[in-house]
Amino acid sequence: MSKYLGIVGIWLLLAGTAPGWAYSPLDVQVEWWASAGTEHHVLAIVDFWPENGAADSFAFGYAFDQEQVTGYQVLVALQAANLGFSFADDGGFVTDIWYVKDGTTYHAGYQWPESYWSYWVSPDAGENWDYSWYGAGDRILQDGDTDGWLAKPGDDETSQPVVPLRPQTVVGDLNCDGQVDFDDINPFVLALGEPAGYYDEFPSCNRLNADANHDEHVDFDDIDAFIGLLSQ
Ligand SMILES: [Ca+2]
Ligand SMILES: [Ca+2]
Repeated sequence: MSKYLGIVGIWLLLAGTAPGWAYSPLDVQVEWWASAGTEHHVLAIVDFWPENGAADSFAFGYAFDQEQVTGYQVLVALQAANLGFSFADDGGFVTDIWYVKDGTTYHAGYQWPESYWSYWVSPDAGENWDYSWYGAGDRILQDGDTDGWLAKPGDDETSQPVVPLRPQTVVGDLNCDGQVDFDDINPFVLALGEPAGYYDEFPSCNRLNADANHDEHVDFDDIDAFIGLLSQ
């Protein structure tokens, strides 16, 4: 297959879909889960400072049975799991978050204007963030929602939480047979267009193997690089 035909083929397969780029929660490297149930799952991503990428950004999961929880309840549940996460608040306003992992203590506290914990919400595991207009006690999460906590200076208007993603295994291998070949084309298209559908069909595979240009997003920009892998 020529590179040109490959690109045309993938575009034809994608035609008619209008993907809104999104992470699946299964794309995220979760530290651990706090479990109070099994029905619903939400994520909290805690980024101690955006400038160093995912090096000090951690994702935590919370599983529960009731219809909804508040962002504050998520923090309380994570702390109660006693697995290294803790926080402090002043009347519901989060002032400090700590995470102890492998002997290293990560911490940021309220120290205006040098540092404060900004609060974010995402419908798609952090591919897209919105600044929360609610405090954590009023923010409602339902199954699949994600909260973000990012420590940053008061005058920083652009930084958003960095999502820690699962590491790629074999780039371009979307059916996880260890090879990159034509059998990966349909799964690649599914990975681009339907993250949840991809994991339904390939539950043990890694969708981020579709990030062929290594920019931590799976989107149209990966098509050329993916075809390049097929051509090798
Ligand atoms: Ca393959
Ligand atoms: Ca990419």
